[in-house]
Amino acid sequence: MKRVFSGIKPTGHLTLGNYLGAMRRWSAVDQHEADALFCVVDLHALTVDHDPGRVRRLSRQAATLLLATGLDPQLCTVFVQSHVDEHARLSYLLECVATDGEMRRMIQYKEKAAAERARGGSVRLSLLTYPVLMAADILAYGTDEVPVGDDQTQHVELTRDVAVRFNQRYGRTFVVPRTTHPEVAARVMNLQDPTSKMGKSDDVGPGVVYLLDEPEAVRKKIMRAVTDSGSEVVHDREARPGVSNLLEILAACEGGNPNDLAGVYETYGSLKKDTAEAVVEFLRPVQQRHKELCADPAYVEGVLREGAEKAREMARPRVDAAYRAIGLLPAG
Ligand code: AQP
Repeated sequence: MKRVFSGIKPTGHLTLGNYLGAMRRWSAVDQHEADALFCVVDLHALTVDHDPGRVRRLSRQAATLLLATGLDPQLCTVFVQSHVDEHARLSYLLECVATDGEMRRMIQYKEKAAAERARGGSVRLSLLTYPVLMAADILAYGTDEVPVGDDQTQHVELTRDVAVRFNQRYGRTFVVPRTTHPEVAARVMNLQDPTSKMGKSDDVGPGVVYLLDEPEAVRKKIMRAVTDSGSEVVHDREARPGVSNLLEILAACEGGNPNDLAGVYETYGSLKKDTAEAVVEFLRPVQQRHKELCADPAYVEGVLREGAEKAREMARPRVDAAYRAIGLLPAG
């Protein structure tokens, strides 16, 4: 059975982009078809200015939402990255295989470092090196497939390069993973700036739909979405990014194809109205389940504890093998 691994960063409240681009497939497909692990990658949240209490709260919330979207601990492994030491253990080894040039070419590093500098802050070294930690997250489990949104493609490519290089230098140790993306909504765009990704740490709050937004807030954000000049409803990401984003969100929530849906609408207003209702209905069961799970924190803690135990057992042999292969003396 193939092995699948993916994760979510507790840097903000989870968004519709996270759900449509990644999490949805984890519960609908991956947990049924693969030996799958899903992780709250909390160490990644420490790469930018952070508040410790907020990271803890968001980690708990992210784990609860993963379960609320339908991840079933009987079918897959759900855990928190920092509970499994193997990730950090392997990361250092991979830092000895990846290069400084590779790290500096990462688009997310360039963008986030530039934003940090513009704010007058200093850039944490971990912002530069975290793609290697992500490679360790993936490679520790012998992962075949990494289901992610479009923005993570470059990081998975780096993971492949590092795995191939390690295997060539030190002997075959790692599986070389491949990326999978959803057919629609692999990159959900910000409703107020449809040329930028809808991100959970965006400053432009009205352009971001959060999974726990009240229905009225969802409606308001979608009805106020920036659309394009012109009035014809067409799916063309380059020329009509705003309308195309709405068509993709609608298609992802209701099923169907954005090109076909474009033919159904004559006005932006009617498209927005239907998209808003589709998103509200799409989020309703997740919000309901989240509420139930919040009332039972011991259950969520138990899932994470057992998940970490299982993950540790799965990761340790391969990480130990990597330590031996690279030339480190076994502890005995
Ligand atoms: N807008 C999006 N559309 C489609 N997929 C998306 N993903 C994120 N945003 C979108 C996918 O969700 C998974 C988890 O993402 P993450 O937690 O690693 O990163 P993030 O949500 O992009 O959060 P950041 O980096 O902390 O903040 P922002 O977004 O503000 O830069 C991934 O599979 C990702 O592709």
